[in-house]
Amino acid sequence: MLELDALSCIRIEVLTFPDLKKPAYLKDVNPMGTSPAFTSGVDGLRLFESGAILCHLLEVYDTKHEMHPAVGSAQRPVYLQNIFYVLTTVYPTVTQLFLHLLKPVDQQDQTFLASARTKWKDYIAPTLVLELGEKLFLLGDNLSAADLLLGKPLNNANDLGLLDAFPTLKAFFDRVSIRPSFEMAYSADSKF
Ligand SMILES: N[C@@H](CCC(=O)N[C@@H](CS)C(=O)NCC(=O)O)C(=O)O
Repeated sequence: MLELDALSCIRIEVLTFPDLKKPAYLKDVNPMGTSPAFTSGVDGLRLFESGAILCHLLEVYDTKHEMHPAVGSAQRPVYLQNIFYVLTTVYPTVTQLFLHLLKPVDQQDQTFLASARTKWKDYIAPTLVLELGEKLFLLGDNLSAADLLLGKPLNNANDLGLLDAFPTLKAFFDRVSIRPSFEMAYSADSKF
């Protein structure tokens, strides 16, 4: 929303993990007890999947298609692949690895760790490198919502040193992570 200069159209609430399990949140906002969640004060719409929230906000606020290609445009199919790939493959793999490594060493499952690392190193990272090619961003020289979406798992990957062997991804991550919107969403001292 910051990238679209439409931040004033929404209200962002920061919740703690315990907040996500409170009965009122489960009942009125998100029965899954997770974040993010979206509610509309206008028509009562509620959404609890991040991908659906992202697509909905883009459809409503990115009417000039600055951050997502229009239906029927040549870039649209690849854009769709990018956002589904990040949400269903890149993000789960990297985040599960990241969270697993937060456990004490004696509780870590080495088989799981080896498998997740192999999936990253042999498949996910090379695929992302291929997708990026010589481009600055996934769709070309202009930032899209897919890049910001990919920035989240790459942030975890970067913390784990998983970008070191992939300079293309590191350079891409550096381009995305200096955006004020990324800072706002993920920096440690961000109020969001
Ligand atoms: N598929 C959901 C996953 C949401 C999710 O698991 N969010 C995490 C934070 S990134 C969460 O709320 N974890 C707390 C919990 O599961 O208790 C989405 O993409 O929105």
